[in-house]
Amino acid sequence: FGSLAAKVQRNPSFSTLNSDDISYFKEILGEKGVIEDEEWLATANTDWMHKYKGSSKLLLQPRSTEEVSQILKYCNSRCLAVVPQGGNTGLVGGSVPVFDEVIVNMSLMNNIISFDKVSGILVCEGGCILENLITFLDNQGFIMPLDLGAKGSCQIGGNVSTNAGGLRLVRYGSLHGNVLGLEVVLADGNVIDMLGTLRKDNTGYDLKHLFIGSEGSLGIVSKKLLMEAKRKLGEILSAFEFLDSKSLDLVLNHLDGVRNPLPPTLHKFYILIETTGSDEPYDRQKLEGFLLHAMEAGLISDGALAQDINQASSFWRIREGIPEALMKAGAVYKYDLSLPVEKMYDLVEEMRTRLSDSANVVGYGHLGDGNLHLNISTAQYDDGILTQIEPFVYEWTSKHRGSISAEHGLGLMKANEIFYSKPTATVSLMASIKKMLDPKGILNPYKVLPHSLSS
Ligand code: FAD
Ligand code: 2HG
Ligand code: ZN
Repeated sequence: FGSLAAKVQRNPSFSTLNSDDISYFKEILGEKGVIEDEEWLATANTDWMHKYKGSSKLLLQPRSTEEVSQILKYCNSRCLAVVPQGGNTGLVGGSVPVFDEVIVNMSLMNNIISFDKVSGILVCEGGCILENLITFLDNQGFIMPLDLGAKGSCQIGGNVSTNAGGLRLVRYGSLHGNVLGLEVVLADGNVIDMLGTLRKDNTGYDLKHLFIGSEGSLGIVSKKLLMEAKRKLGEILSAFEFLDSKSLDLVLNHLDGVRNPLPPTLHKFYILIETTGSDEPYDRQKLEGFLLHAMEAGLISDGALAQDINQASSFWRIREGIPEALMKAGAVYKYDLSLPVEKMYDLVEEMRTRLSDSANVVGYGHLGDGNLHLNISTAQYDDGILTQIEPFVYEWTSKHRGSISAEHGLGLMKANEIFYSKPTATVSLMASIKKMLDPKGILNPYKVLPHSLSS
């Protein structure tokens, strides 16, 4: 064994295990979750290459986030060092103890919690074996955006903690892009819920990125994580935008030279789809096939296909011109929300009912991302109207586990509203990080973090 222990001194401030510790762990995990068996420990103390070897006397197997939290809370208070362990396939000696650290093994937390075929979002526990996730998704017609040679043993929590690259990165990008949310237990046992079934969420620091690739040094990836699976046939889709008829009217009425490419029948919604592939005739054929299929299935009632780049940009002008048309129409209250797609337009309609004739309420946005741009256009700004809109719009979003900022950020406008989308513990952590990096708070004060925490 090429143990590195010889080169490292054990930190004397760490405690050593005693019988009270073992009794406590048995109390919270039951006998089965507390492993002192020598053979088992020999395996868990040794890495995949048989290069690193520790001498831990205890392996714990939590079955829930709550148990992980209790373990860490206790270890933190007793100053007992811990090594989180997934499939133990890591190649840098990170997953085994160096000395007598307690091994927290995640194998029993291996449940797939949910999979949403519309959004492609998978929620699962940190101990799920990668290959099981790959097979599960394959059976549903989806692709896991991560694959690697160790798939039969490595766990998704380990993959996230190492920010594993693997074989599909060139096509699907890194886990920083594919992991939409995480639940993590911090060293002191606090559970940080950074979950949310949203593709877009710009409410402050994206703390999950701190944990992706943190190699178990900042927290244990626990109960769930969200992974964006890719549709097998979606490879050429590059934009999936929508606008309602009121958005189209605004553009046609306020912008010069914009023409409706469809006959002027009133449709409630319009979708703008763009594909970008590497094989023109194949891509066109695919899009035409899609259009035909969608019309036959009654999903759409009419459609137009841009014949050249000029036509394509005139279609885009309609969608991209909406904010400009709104500016020209008068005052505008803007809300940039991530919401479950099937609920998204209910908010627009409820808002119309609330405001009746006092405002023009329009809905448009990035449907493919679950991102609604709710814009409320009025003749001039009016506090009476604002109180009709807020906090209703934020409460509604929060109730549906949406984000109050999908892509525009919080700025000054929503700094105090962050709690509608982020739990208090997460916001406090953000404030601590801000304090650490900018102790005097001189950078862009009053923005992003709630005023109560940023002074
Ligand atoms: P472990 O080895 O158990 O742990 C790795 C690190 O993550 C440790 O620091 C550990 O403390 C921490 N950790 C584990 N689980 C958690 C958790 N739930 N919460 C917090 N921290 C945790 N890597 C690549 O990037 N690309 C490859 O293509 C690739 N191919 C491989 C092929 C083979 C045959 C092998 C053996 C390894 C390969 N690896 C590759 C390396 C390894 O498989 C990855 O790093 C993998 O992501 C580790 O997952 P694991 O569950 O085995 O984690
Ligand atoms: C867009 O998608 C922009 O057009 C602006 O994000 C949205 O103004 C808006 O609300
Ligand atoms: Zn937008």
